[in-house]
Amino acid sequence: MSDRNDEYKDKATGADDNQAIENPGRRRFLGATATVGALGAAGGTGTGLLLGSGSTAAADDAGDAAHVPLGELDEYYGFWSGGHSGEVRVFGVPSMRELMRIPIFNHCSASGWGMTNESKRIMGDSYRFTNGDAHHPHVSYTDGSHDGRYLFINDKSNTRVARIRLDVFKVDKMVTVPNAQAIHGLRLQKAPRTGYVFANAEYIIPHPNDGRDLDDPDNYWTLWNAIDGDTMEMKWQVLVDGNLDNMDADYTGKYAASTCYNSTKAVTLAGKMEPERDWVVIFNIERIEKAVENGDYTTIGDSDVPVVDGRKGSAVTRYVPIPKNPHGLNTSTDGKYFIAAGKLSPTVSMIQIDKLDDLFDDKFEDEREVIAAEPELGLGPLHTSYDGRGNAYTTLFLDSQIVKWNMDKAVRHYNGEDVDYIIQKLDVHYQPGHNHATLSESKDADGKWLFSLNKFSKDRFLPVGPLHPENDQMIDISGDEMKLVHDTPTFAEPHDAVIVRRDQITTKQVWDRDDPIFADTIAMAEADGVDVERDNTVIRDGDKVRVYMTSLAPNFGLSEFRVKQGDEVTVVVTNMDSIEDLTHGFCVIDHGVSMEISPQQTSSITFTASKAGVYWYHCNWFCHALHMEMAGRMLVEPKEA
Ligand code: K7E
Ligand code: CUA
Repeated sequence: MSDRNDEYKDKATGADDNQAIENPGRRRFLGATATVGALGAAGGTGTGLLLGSGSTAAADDAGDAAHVPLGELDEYYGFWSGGHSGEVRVFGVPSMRELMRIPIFNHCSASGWGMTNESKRIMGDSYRFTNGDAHHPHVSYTDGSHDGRYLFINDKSNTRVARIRLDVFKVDKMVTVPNAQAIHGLRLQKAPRTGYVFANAEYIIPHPNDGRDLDDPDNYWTLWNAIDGDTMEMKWQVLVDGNLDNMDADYTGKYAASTCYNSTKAVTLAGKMEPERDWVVIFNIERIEKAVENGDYTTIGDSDVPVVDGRKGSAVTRYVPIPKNPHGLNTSTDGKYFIAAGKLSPTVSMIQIDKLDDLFDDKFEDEREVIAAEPELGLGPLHTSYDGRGNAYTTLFLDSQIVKWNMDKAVRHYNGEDVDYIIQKLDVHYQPGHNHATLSESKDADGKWLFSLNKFSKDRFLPVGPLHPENDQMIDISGDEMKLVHDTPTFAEPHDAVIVRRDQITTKQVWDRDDPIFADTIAMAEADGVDVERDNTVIRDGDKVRVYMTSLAPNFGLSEFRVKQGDEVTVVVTNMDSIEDLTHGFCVIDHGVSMEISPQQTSSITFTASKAGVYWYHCNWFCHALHMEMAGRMLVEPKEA
């Protein structure tokens, strides 16, 4: 394609041999299959290997830096999305110790998420779904820095957005986005604060989607959505052309941008790959707010959320053509650029944010005048991260590499200067999607550690059958050269991560008794005349029975309770232990009932006592030397004949 890539090929003499030793056939195999369709666009660009390629041997001293001695704490919290496992995992960085799993869109056998009444209230109707697909976790901001209040995340599979409270590491709100299908890209307003949670709906559908226009894709559209991060209520939606993929917001609060593929609204794979250019859609947030304020919107079906028309030609959006089926979009941490990865083009497109005022004022002949540079990086660029020192790191899915490049030099090269913007290419194992550096979604990017979230691990770990773990590789980026230091196998399927300093998060070690997550349960008890901190009692209300008990290691407040066959039983347990780490559980044998009750927490769960007999309940979080003995009997009287 270009001289540049021929140059790489020359420098990479012998690279194929190296790969063959380390990775017999794998790169070639994936290259051959995954490039179907892409090679046409890439025009046979070389793999572009440079110095440092596959430099695992140089990793030793960096490996020491990653070692966190026993009993010492990590410097960062890393929040890893769990993909179609539906959860979030919390890692200590750099040790990569897994600290916690937060169930979100999935159900959790250990904590009772999806089974307890508290979690069902938060999930709403959607608790019936036991699956989710969590891609993009993001920590709330004040003035472009993470403020540690919340983590927000999308659910692609059931069109939801959830909020996790970072004082307790539990979900406290969830919203299903109306008129939309598949929330994919999700980012937050960075300034002045979060503020808006922006969420891309990916798939185009008829509006309303009630059976009309089934065979008329010309009438399918998708929506860009804004949710109020404080209340988690829908604020407004913007109708757009094409499929929205990934997005990001700027550091001023004025603009957001989304990659948009399928600009021809095709419904087949071949059709979606046809256009040589798709778009980055730029959203003018002020103008959208104005339109809503002025009543310049419609609503769809029985939803009352304002829908502003942002299709091509509207005042609230601009469509900047870029090559080709673009995917990731990441704002550079200096606030200068939206950088969109070409996926089927070997380029990334740098959109200069300080030109967007002029773009919206129609000062340019051609929307592409906002492109500051379009550096060619290698095959299959997907996502970009930053070190805060002017360098960007882009994953190359097809090349199985991370490319480190300099943004300023890329711009100078685009403007005709003879300067090399590529700094290093590093082999990763294998096929990276997102990458993510410490603090790299905030203006505080510190350029210490970079993670490459690789979709394939192939031969890096003990074999565990046909389903392989993914491989999240840690790279030291503190020096001039990237050094691979650690492999972390992960289960399905971290797409993205966000890494913040530990001092940016403050947690509670014991619940506050007046926590809103269980306030409705306390209100129910009060209506029953029950003080959950003191009373151990059974309230009958027709064929509904409410059982209130305390727990104090190693005792439940009730060692038995009596119900009738067929009763709907609600058990409310309040953990009166107030010592850190003294969690109890409540599990009824053979009833599918299990939940966590952490110190000073109230939890409740509802089930049907469908069979007569004796059923033991017990504590299933290890709490005491007499934990095994912490049990009681549910006595179910047979139905009268
Ligand atoms: Cu690239 Cu859903 Cu962020 Cu996956 S998306 S990789
Ligand atoms: Cu209480 Cu185990």
